[in-house]
Amino acid sequence: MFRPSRRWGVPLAVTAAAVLAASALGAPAAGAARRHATTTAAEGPEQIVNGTFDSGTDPWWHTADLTFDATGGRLCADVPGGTVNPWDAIIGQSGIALVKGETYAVSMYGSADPAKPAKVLVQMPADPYTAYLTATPQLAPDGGTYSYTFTSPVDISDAQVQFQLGGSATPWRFCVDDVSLKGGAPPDVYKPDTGPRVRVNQVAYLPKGPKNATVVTDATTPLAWRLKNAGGEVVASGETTPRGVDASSGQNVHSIDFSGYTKPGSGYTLTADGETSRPFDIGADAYERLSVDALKFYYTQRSGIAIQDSLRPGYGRPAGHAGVAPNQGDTAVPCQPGICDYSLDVSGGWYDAGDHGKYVVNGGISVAQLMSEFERTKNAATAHSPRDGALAIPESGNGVPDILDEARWEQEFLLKMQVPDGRPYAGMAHHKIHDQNWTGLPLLPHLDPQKRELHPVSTAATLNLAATAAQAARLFAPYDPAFAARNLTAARKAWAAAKAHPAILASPSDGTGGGTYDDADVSDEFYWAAAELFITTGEEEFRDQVLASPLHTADIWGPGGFDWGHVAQLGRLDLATVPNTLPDRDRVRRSVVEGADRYLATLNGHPYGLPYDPPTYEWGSNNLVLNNMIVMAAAYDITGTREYRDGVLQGVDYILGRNALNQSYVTGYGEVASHNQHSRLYSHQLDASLPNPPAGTLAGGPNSGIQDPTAQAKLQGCKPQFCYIDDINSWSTNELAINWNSPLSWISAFVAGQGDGTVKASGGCRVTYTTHGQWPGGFTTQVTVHNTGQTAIDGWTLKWSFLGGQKVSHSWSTDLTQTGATVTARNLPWNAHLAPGGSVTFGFTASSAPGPNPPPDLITLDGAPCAG
Ligand code: 9MR
Repeated sequence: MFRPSRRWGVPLAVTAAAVLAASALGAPAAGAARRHATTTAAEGPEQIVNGTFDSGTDPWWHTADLTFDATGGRLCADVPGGTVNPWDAIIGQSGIALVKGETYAVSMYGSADPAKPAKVLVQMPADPYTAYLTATPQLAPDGGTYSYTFTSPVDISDAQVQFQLGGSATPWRFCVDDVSLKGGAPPDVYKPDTGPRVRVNQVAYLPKGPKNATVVTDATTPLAWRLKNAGGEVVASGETTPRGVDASSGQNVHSIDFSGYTKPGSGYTLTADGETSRPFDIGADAYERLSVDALKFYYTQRSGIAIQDSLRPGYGRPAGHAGVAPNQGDTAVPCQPGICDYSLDVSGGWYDAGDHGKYVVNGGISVAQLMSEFERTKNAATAHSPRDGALAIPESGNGVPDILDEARWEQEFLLKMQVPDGRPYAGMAHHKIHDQNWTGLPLLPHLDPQKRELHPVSTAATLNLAATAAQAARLFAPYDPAFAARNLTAARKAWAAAKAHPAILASPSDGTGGGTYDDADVSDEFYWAAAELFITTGEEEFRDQVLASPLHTADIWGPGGFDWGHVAQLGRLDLATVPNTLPDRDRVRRSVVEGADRYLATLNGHPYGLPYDPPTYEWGSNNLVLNNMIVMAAAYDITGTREYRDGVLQGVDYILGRNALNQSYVTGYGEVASHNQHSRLYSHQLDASLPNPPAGTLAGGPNSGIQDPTAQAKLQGCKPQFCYIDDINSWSTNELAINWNSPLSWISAFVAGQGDGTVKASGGCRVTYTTHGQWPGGFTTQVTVHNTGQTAIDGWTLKWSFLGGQKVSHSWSTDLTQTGATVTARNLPWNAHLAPGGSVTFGFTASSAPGPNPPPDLITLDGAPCAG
């Protein structure tokens, strides 16, 4: 499968200028070029991958101005006319290793229709782009074979072969086949260092949580395992369970369950089949830290503001794209030519990923997941989010939870992307804003020389804005009513504009200088936006839109999980977990549990214990794994059933080291962890004066598509779990992104909320809620809490959520507080004791909004769900 080559990282003009400069300076002699030459070059090993085009076009890349295909068993390209320089249109292959002093034989078949000269180069991939071979065959329509030799003046591991095809006034067709570059040493076969064959969560297992590991072995019968503490003492032992050959890794594996051991400590190891795992902790502390770090990631991704070194030692930098030279962005950004005739101030927001682009669709899911992490603290029994101030951001201490401050940084940007009143498409959102051309690495944002452009509006972006602005409206209301109101207005406007323009789709070919984020189906964006608008406003129009969407009842829990392009799940999850009066809410809640059942079954069947098992892994697979974990976490919040919670914890094990590569995908977490993620900011691998990504940064993870040249050179034929390399150049397997850290943040907060892993017994209580009197605008209710468990309760906290905007005005026999929809009722000293079988009664009066006065939901006693 071909995907446009997006980021081979070198500005074209620079490449070409440097090549010319190198020749002018008498760069190392290019080999003699002759047609049908008989070569004396050593018959060495082949260095070109897929030179016969028998397996498609990978790993060949091309410049964005041409297209190529290999359908006829050759690689053919339509080369545009009207270009000036040879380097204006290029087809190439990267990652070629040359050995100093070795002579190489290059050969190829080539044709041009009509006849044209082409340039064949073997050269350095970056400045100064020295060419070791330069040849200019005169290609003809009937084709011919061309051979050259050259001697490499250097040792280099990442030379490129390029066919430079630009410079023709008129279009023409170029075909090439049987490309060969022979000589030198055999190409390195990349073998990742996967360390010991016993695979564990390298960070920590919760003391009272599940503890599982995987052993790679040839054995087919059970093996003995031993758990040792830091002192080397055996503290537990048992037998492995043979699991057969795992399709995602191609390995024969066994699994180990050592959940029975619960003593906290650090430096534990697990031994089986003569191999000892990397060390790990049993404890809960790491998750508190991770939940903070995963969120701190966003501050250093901020655009339009200087990053203070005092807040992030080692990561301080000037503001990027703040309306100053060299790019003058993003305070007055014009559209691409012909798209609009105005400029917008779209400064702020987060850089999407390793690039400097800002995309509304991806910003949408990211900010939504941060807001949902916060919203969960209102509704879930094991709610948790980093404490206020923990993120060390400029806004810390302003009285607003840090997580909302960080979310607002992006939400403000999304609002700026909305087309102002009086302009064509008013109310719609521009799909994205980014550089006119791809830039290379490293590149700090304030040094980006590229022009910035607004791209066309899209229905998907508009609905992302509607959904996030509706959610922001309800969450910011207690802190900043004006900002909340601004969001609600924007959300309504965006919704109306999307209804008026329901099918303006982002172009899949608008991928020069930034990602496309194209999406041919926006029915899920409509559903998500309607759901958020309904939860916030309770209005009939949005309720009807939710109920009418086929996605409301569709099975949306597919094996691939959900992401920026599949957002019905965001709507469904919020309808299930955030208080609302949807008539079929019980069914919605059950459907989330059904989805979780499916992911749990996948996980239980998987010897590496992850809730994701498609035959090939998608781009950013780690975010898909984490999003499937969110579905299980929501099911735990809904049911209080331990298995779902334990499923989430097992998924975390995969992300943090229990995987085929035996590494953690989170920087700074685990003995061996990703730290060279593709990023223009944190390019330590390329420039030692720059930092690695900050602790808590998730790598995209294994991607069977291996679309970048580095992955293609090293990972051809990889089994899914092996389609990953911690190299900064591997943008298709090892990027960082705002929508990948958002589920990491959500899940790490969930895990931090589990404390030491003890599950509060559910079913130990029952609540009767009896409304004795009701009058216009108010009612009075008595609540009785029954202890149906076997043990006495001394001191109790009952929580519930109102569904209809009710507000308690007065209470008795309890210490009662209300925040938003959430009510917390605590015992008084005299009614703290609840004997088994006993009960306690308290009461309150409350005001009710117009409309129904539904009974409360999400009732918990001391953090455990309680039957109503
Ligand atoms: O996350 C995106 C993934 O789902 C797509 O398959 C891929 C190719 O279109 O693009 C990914 O998003 C990238 C975006 O286009 C540009 N910024 C970096 C993003 C992460 O790689």
